[in-house]
Amino acid sequence: MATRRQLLGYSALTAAAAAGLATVGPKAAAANGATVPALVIGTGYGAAVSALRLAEAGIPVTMLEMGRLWSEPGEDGKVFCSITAPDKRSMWFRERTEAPLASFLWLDVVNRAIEPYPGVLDRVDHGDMAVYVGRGVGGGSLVNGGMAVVPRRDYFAEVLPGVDADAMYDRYFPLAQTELHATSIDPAYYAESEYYRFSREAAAQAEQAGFKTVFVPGVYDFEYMRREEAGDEPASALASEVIYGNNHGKMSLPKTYLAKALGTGLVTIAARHEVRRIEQDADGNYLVTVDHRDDANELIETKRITAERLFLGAGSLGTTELLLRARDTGDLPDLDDAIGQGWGPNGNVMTARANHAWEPTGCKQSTIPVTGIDAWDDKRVFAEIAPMPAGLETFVSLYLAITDNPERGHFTYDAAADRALLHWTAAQSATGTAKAKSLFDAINRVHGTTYRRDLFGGNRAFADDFCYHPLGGAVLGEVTDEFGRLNGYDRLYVTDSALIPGSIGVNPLVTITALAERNLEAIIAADLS
Ligand code: FAE
Repeated sequence: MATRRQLLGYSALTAAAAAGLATVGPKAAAANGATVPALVIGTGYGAAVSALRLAEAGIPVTMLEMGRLWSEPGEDGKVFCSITAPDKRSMWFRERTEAPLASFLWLDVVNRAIEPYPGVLDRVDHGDMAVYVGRGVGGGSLVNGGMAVVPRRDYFAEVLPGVDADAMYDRYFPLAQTELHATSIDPAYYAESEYYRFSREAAAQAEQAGFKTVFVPGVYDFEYMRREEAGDEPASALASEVIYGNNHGKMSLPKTYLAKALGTGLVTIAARHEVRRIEQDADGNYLVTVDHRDDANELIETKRITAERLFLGAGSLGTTELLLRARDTGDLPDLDDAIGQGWGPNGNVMTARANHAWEPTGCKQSTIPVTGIDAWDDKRVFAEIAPMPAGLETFVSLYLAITDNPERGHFTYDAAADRALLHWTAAQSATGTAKAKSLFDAINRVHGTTYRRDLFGGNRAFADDFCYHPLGGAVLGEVTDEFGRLNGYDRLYVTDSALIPGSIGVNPLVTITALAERNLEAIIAADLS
């Protein structure tokens, strides 16, 4: 149930976007030369939790986001475009879309020429690994599948041994799921909907091969989805919308945490504001240099904003880059030597199987995954059963496997390019791919099926050169204390996926949110009361 404050906040956001504004909330808090009590970089999960909890504690917050404020409809009346008809809104300053599934029947029919624009999905290329990230107010919540999965407790305790697991499982995971509006699909609807045939088929085949399948909660409003299917509401998940944004049904951050945060009246969000540099002044405050650009990427103004407390929530890549740059250019020289270490793609490997002609997966497919194959005990793989909403029968079963890949990459700062470079090799991906292969070979053996090699380019059965789940770079308890306070500096915090060392065994959004809830509670109690 949305609260009054949440409704107020969401209407402030949509009204600002409709008026073509880049800033929502008190404008002075994002003005050049402003001094603010708390500055949050980014508007994804970690950032949104930070803003809400700080504002609830009475602390005014300024949020800076490099992407757009997405609620102003385009010429077609829609805010976002679909996967099947991408336009300039799809990707971040590209001349052509770069969808994860690059081809079909080896044909280059998926990607389209587009006009460069601050579109909602970015692909950041680093040699053997490309990382997809959301850009815009709401970060990854705008483009993701919304699978809201709590990790296995034993694996969570192994990955983050310094975090009290009892507190996480008793309090912060349930809190995160409530605030994110995570719910489960009604099994009766799932069992009968034409749009989940792909999922039922893949789950049945996994079970016939002896593997366990599970329903996973999601942040899509499944009651809305039912009404979409009945034709009573505009279609979104059922109209091929997801990685380039959902126009309806998804409870993304602008409808949850960010709406609530804005509803306090203490939060300002400035979109198209990219933080470039972080320094410290003589009083120990943080001086942040920010480029405000328009949608043609022309610089409107370079601002300097001083923050008494600075929270980094720019995502694993963004936060790590800002910290590395600050350390290696000498702006914040006392940051920990281990900044940039402990990065991983959450073992992501995408693969697809070719079903027999008598096992169709359906022309109609919901874009929201709701099931997974839980083969963690024997294969160290949790595989999301993913849709392939192509609008025609493909006989494809598609999976995003999350594997237990212990390999870790690291970032270095490239001064000439002024960017962080990821060091990750194809051989490091291969460790996770072997685990995914072991699971899907077993399923193929039982069914006499094979892999699809026409989808990922280069005749490959496994796409392990991109990820959706970047994790690490500023690892909790290594470059920060156990709550995200950075070593070497006071009043400087990391709040996002950079804290998690490379792997969490399931889709990570709930863990990022719950960890931020835990950390902010401790920080507000100890540092701000
Ligand atoms: P994130 O959400 O990435 O937000 C960071 C924000 O900071 C972005 O809006 C950036 O534009 C902004 N930013 C970066 N640098 C700067 C700067 N210098 N100045 C100003 N702003 C900046 O961070 N996870 C799940 O659990 N379930 C799923 O079903 C799922 N599906 C996914 C599907 C896709 C296609 C993708 C790309 C991701 C998916 N994920 C999923 C991953 C999930 O969205 C991701 O882990 C979180 O969004 C990361 O949250 P953070 O708070 O770390």
